[in-house]
Amino acid sequence: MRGGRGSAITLGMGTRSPLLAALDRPPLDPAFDFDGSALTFGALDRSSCRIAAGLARLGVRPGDRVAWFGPSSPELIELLVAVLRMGAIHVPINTRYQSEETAHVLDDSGARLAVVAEGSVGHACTRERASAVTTVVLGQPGPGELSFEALRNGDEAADAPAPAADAVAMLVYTSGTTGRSKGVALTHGGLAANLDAILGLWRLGPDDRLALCLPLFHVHGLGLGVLGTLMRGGTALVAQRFDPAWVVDAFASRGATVFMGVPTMYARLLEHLDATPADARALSKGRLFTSGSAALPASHHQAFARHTGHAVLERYGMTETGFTLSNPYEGERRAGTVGFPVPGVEVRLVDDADAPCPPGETGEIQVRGPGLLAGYWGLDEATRAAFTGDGWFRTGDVAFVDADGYHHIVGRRSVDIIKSGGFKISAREIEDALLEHPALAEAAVIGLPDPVWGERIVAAVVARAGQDVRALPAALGEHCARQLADFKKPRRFLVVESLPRNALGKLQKHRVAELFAGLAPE
Ligand code: MLC
Ligand code: AMP
Repeated sequence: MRGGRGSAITLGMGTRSPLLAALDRPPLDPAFDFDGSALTFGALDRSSCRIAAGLARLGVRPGDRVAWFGPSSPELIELLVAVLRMGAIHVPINTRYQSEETAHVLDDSGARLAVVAEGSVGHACTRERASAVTTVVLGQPGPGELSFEALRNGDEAADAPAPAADAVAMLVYTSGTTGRSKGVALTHGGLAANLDAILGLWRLGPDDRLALCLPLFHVHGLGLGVLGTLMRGGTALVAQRFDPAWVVDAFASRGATVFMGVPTMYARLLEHLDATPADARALSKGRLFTSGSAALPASHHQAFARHTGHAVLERYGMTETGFTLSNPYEGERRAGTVGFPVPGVEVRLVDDADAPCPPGETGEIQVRGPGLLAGYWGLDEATRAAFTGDGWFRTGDVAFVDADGYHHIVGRRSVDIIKSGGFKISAREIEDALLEHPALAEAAVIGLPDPVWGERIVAAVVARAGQDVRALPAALGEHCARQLADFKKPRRFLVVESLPRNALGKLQKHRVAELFAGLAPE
C-alpha cells in the first residue's frame, strides 16, 4: 500500500506529520470546544503524547490499525492525534452501524486495538474478538479490558519520527457498488496536500471558529473539520449531533464564523428559519457557509441567501479523491454547480471508452492529484479497476462543464449507489440483507429524489409463495433495523408480483422507479 498510487508527492514532513501543524499554536489557544469545555492545543499536545505512549505499551506499532467507535468527543481528538503522531492508522467506525457492519470494519481492517463507547455495538463486537483486538473502553471496562483514562494517565513519550508522506494515516470505510464497504487508505502527505489546498482556497485560519456538527467518521467532518483545525489552527465548536438551534446559537453567542454542512442540514436550517426568521440575523454575521457530500438544490441556495445574505459555497468531493471541485471564495458561487478544480487537482470528463469529452458534453468525472487514495485496503483488484491505465481515478459521477468552466453534476453511472442525508449507501448491500429474510424471493432497492434527504431509499420486493403480503413491509422494516444502520433502511417497501426484467431475464434497475410513480405518499 505504501508508495501506492496518488502518493507521488514528497512533503517536507519535519518532526511530525503536517496534519498536526497546528500543535505549534500557542498552547492556551482553544482547538476544540465541546459545549463550553475547551481542549487547548497545549493540552491536546500533552495528552496525545501520553496516549501514544500508552498505545505503544499495549503493543501498537506504526502501521497498526486503531479503530474508534464512539461519540464526537475530546477523547476522539486525543486518540486521533496520538495515532497520527505515532504512525499508526486511524479507523473511524460509523456509530449508526449495527453488529455485522461494525464487525466487517474491525475484521477487514485487522484492527489491533479499538476504543469503544461502553455498551455500544462496537463494544459488543470487540468483546467477541477479545483474542484479536485489545479493547479500550470509554466508560467502565469489563474483565480483560482497559479504560481510556488509564491510557491517558501514563507518562508522556518522546515523539516518534514523523511518518513518511506516503504512510497511511486513516482507513475510511465507504460503500461502493458491491455489497460490503471498502476501506479507503488515505496518506499523511495526500491528506495534507489536499486539505491545505482547499482550506487555503476558503481562507480558513487561526481566527476562524467552525460550527462542526458533521459526524466525525467520514472525510467531510473528520477531514475538513477535525484535520483542518489540526492543520491550520482556529477553533472547532463541536456538537454531538446536528440541530439547527445549536447552529444558530454557535453564531449568535459563541463567535462561530464558518459552517460546513450536507444539503440535508441546509434543508433543516431553512425549515428552522422559515419558522423563526429572526434567527437569520445570527447566521448573517458568519463569514462562510459551505455545502458538500451531495447536491445542494439551487432552491436551497437561493432561499438561504434570501434569509441570511450568504451565498453557500458548494463543493464536490469523494472519500477516495478528497476535495476535488469547489466554487470560488471570491467571485460568483453559482447555485447548482460545484465550481472548478481545487488547486493541485486535475479533473477531466470522459466518455464510456475513457476518451475525454468535447467541451460542453456530459461525461464521467475522473480525477488525478496528490489527494487520491493509496488504495482500497487489501483489495488490489478493486484498486486497479478504480483507475485508468494512465492513473485517473474513476469517480462514477457524471457532469458537464458550462461555458464559464463551472462543473454541474448531473448524476451517477451506477444506480446501485445512493446518497441519502449525505451518507453513501450501496443498494446491493440492502438487497443482500433483505434477501436473508425467508419470506422474500426478490428485492430491488433504489433511491428516489427527495427535497430533504437528496434521495429516499425504497425497495420493490417479490414475496415467496404463501406469504402474508400485508404483514411483509412491517416485518422487513424490523429485519432491516436489526441488520443495517438506520440511514440504510428503505422508507417504503412495495410488494409486487414481479420486477421489470428484459427478454433475457436481467433486472432493469432503471425501470424500478416506475413502480413507485403515482403512488400516494405513505
Ligand atoms: C433518517 N431519517 C431518514 C433518513 N435518515 N428519512 C429518510 N431518509 C433518510 N436517509 C428519518 C429517521 O428515521 C427519523 O425519523 C428522522 O428522519 C430523523 O432521523 P435522524 O437520524 O435522527 O436525523 P439526524 O440525526 O438529524 O440526521 C440527519 C443528518 C445526518 C443530516 C444530520 O444524516 C448526517 O449527519 N449526515 C451527514 C453524513 C455525512 O457526513 N456525509 C459525508 C460523507 S463524506 P423518525 O420518524 O424516527 O423521527 C463525502 C465526501 C464529501 O460525502 O465530499 O463530503
Ligand atoms: P463518499 O463516498 O461518501 O465520499 O461520497 C462521495 C460522493 O458524494 C461523490 O461520488 C458524489 O456522488 C457525492 N457528492 C459529493 N459532493 C457532491 C456535490 N456537491 N454534489 C453532488 N454530489 C456530491
